Amino acid sequence: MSRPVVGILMGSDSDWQYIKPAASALHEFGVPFEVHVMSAHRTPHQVAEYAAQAETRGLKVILAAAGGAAHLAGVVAAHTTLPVIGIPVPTGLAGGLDSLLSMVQMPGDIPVATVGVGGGGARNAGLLAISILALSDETLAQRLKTFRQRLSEKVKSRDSQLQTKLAEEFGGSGETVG
Ligand code: RP5
Repeated sequence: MSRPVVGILMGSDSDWQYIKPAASALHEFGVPFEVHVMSAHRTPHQVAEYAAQAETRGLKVILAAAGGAAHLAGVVAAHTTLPVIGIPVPTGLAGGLDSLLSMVQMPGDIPVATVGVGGGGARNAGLLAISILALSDETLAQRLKTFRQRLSEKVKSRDSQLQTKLAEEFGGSGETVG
């Protein structure tokens, strides 16, 4: 595998189940990445060192996932000027509202681009990293365009399947009551 350009950090290995879609998106687009467990409160020095050296090591974007008092992404962003994308991890508190607010409510000056909790959030983090990389990578930009085109085609084909089903079930014209 070539040198990673995206770094994925997780506060705990227990986060991986929610974060894997980010790695899968990068893999789908052929973007080299690395994944590490690092915690803003359990290994604070390691996080600071990783973020400070990220640019020199050739990373272009960092994804940081954490749950609860999810300060990992903010701490990473404090130590680098690379774009940092935060992935809030679901928790027992309102599905991860604590993680989301901890991450998204960064005070001014140190931005963290935060995606949604769970579901498509992690996948979107991967895709957002790809969009950032695509600004200076024509091949990647083209892959993104093809991806979006295929998405549109998929939705159109689902709609046409739905129309067929509706026609079978309800016939050509609607009936009104009364
Ligand atoms: C955070 O605390 C991690 O990101 C994880 O979401 C949460 C719980 O971690 P564990 O206690 O499962 O290691 O730092």
